[in-house]
Amino acid sequence: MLTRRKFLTTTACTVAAGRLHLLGQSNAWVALSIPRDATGPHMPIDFVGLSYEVQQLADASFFSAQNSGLIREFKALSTTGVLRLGGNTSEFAYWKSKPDSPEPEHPQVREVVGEPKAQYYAVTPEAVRNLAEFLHATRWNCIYGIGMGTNTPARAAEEAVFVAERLGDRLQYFQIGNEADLFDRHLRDPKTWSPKAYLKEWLTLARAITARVPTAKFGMPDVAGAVSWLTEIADQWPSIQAPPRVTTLTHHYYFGGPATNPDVNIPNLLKPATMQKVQNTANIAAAAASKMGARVRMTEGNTCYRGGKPGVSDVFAAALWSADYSLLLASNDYSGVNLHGGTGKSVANSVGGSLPGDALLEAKGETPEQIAAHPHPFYTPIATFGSHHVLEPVAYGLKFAGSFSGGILLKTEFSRKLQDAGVNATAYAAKLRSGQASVIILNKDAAADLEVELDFGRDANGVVQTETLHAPALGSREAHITTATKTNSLKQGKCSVTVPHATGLRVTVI
Ligand code: BDP
Repeated sequence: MLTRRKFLTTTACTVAAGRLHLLGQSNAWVALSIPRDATGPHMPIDFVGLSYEVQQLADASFFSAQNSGLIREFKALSTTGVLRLGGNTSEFAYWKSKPDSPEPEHPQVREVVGEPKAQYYAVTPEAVRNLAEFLHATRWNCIYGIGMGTNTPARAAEEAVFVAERLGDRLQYFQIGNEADLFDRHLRDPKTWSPKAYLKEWLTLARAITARVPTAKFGMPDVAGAVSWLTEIADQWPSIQAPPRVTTLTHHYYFGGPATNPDVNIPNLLKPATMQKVQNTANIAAAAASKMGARVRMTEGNTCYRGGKPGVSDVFAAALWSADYSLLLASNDYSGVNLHGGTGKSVANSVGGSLPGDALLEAKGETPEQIAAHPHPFYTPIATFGSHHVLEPVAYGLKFAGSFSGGILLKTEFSRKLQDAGVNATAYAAKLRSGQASVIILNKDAAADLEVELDFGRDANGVVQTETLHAPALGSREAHITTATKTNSLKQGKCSVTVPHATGLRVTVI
């Protein structure tokens, strides 16, 4: 029944969205005109990224030229990406320059739920040498994390010298410390810890590194959530004498967590309000970065902290989320996104030894075999099953968004138009490096299909190529990207496409 209230909403939407008609209960029709001028941000060619725990280096064969299965998946995800090493475990690593170097004395830390136990491990020259070969084989760059929580300036500098020399051009920059905004939990005195105290410590470490590696570049502060730290740092920056070279301001993002939190579910992950919050954070971060002449990178994030949630993090909904999240940040001039993952062991150690998602599955009565069939951690973009590595749904979304890498984002009101039409969908457009125009429409709606008329401009001609990001359902443990070339031609610069519910579609004029 069409109530008066519903009727008014519909009428208002029709006006707001221009040529919009509701086609029935679960369909909508929207017309989108692709702007001609490429005035938006440039999306770097290595926008796509992954984040791993530094502890992953404890197994020197993991990031190595020998790990061909992993190399294949990195390349399948992106021809040029950024591997970021960091995470909570980066505070418990120590640089062991020679096989007989003694383990240093470690400061006292507090053991708290969700943070690593004070178990230290060595990062060795062999691991860094292998990492360099891995980067060479994948053609990926690296953000290399050096510890802050329990490190010393001398050790940090010694490690940096070796890393800079071995990684060469593949080293994008150093990161010092992980989520320092949470150090008051276990690593620093909560009474005195602040952005100011952090900056002072950070400068000591960064200066020690710069003294030995004069070309060193840095990204910072890698906060967990307190983006206000970026603003404070940008405000204080002009008063710093001979500052180290900071190219990137960084923060992390997890939609929610831990796995036991009932609010971490598919509808909440995909609803427009989730991306509105992302937009609010991006506004703060981008303003701080532009003050410092830097760019922003989201260096570690995913759907659900403490290792992810089965049924949310490891299913197709996560693919639509990661595509939307990445493109929203790209439209806000972010230089990239690193989704966190790795092996179950390294991530479990990063959060205190076990994954809450496992306890959830046990409580549901899943057998050890059933539990082992899930990726560990649950949110990992590349899962490791024995010696086998596979791209998970969340990685497909990142890959789909990554197809705009190297292009210029076009400023549009597409997402607002689609949502005004009553569909939970977003859309982004880009002028690709090749000069072609491309549009990505993400229909995150669980029920409504979308008919879209795309207008590339009267004099645009060529054939239309489509790529579909799809799976049987939002909760499926799978994702696919299917390409159909030359499906139809533009007619007076226009073409119509259907984007079924829970599907992503990319349309490119070739
Ligand atoms: C972040 C940590 C990372 C963890 C992740 C998580 O930096 O080490 O693996 O959360 O909780 O806060 O899943």
